[in-house]
Amino acid sequence: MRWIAREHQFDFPRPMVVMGIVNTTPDSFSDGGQFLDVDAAVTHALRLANEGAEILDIGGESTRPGAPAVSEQEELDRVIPVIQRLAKRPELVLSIDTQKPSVARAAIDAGAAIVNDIAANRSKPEMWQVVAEAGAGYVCMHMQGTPQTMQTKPEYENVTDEVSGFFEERLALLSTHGVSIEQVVLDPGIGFGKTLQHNIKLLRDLNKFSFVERPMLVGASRKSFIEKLLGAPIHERLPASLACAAWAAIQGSQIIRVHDVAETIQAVRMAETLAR
Ligand code: 9MG
Repeated sequence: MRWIAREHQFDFPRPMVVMGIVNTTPDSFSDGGQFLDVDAAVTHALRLANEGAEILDIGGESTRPGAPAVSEQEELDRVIPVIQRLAKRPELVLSIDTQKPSVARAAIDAGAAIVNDIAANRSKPEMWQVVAEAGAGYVCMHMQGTPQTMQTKPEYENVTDEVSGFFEERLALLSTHGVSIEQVVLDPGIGFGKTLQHNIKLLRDLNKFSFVERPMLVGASRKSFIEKLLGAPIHERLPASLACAAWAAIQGSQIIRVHDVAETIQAVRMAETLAR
């Protein structure tokens, strides 16, 4: 299975790819404004790359439940200078975490190779046109509702079946909009319009998504369902985040999106070795 993101290529099976999170948002749910200026964000990103992150996911709009939407200009002002600086290092694979086609286009022009789209349930195709034209990698994530509404009352008859159906339907739709299947990875969207039980079921069922024959990206790092299950506040969620990453590796998921890169690499490499 191959994932193509502009000039970059990932061939699976191979060791799990770790995507490091670089938040440039002042209200980010876990960084809390720590990486507000460009220098600090770039330094943080380079540290994650040194620790072994193969992809850096740069975001300028918080996706925490209930987080306010930000304007296009504000998002551009946050992410583009960071991407421009990191793009001077061609070995880095840069991903833009955005729901806005205009931001995705500007980020690609600045050097991003991947669009991480938490709003892949969109009704307008503009984002897919941007991705198709650039030959960018595309993370197609499932979300019920929007970050503003998603945790109001998430409901599913069977969350795994609904997410599977979403993946099949989106892959067909993406292809009609010129996005090649090799550009796409799929993501069940842990925490996006899901209760604790939905999140646990999706994680338990990760290997059931292998039928779509596309790489699977999982993001569970420091998420609030960990607190709901275990009572752990935000800065005490590393052990449970590592357990989720190791589990995802054992279940055959290919990419893990995390804050704590060095620790995650150690956990998933051990899990992969034991599962072999
Ligand atoms: C931006 N963002 C926050 N959580 C995420 C997740 O689980 N997956 C992806 N693709 N993006 C996420």
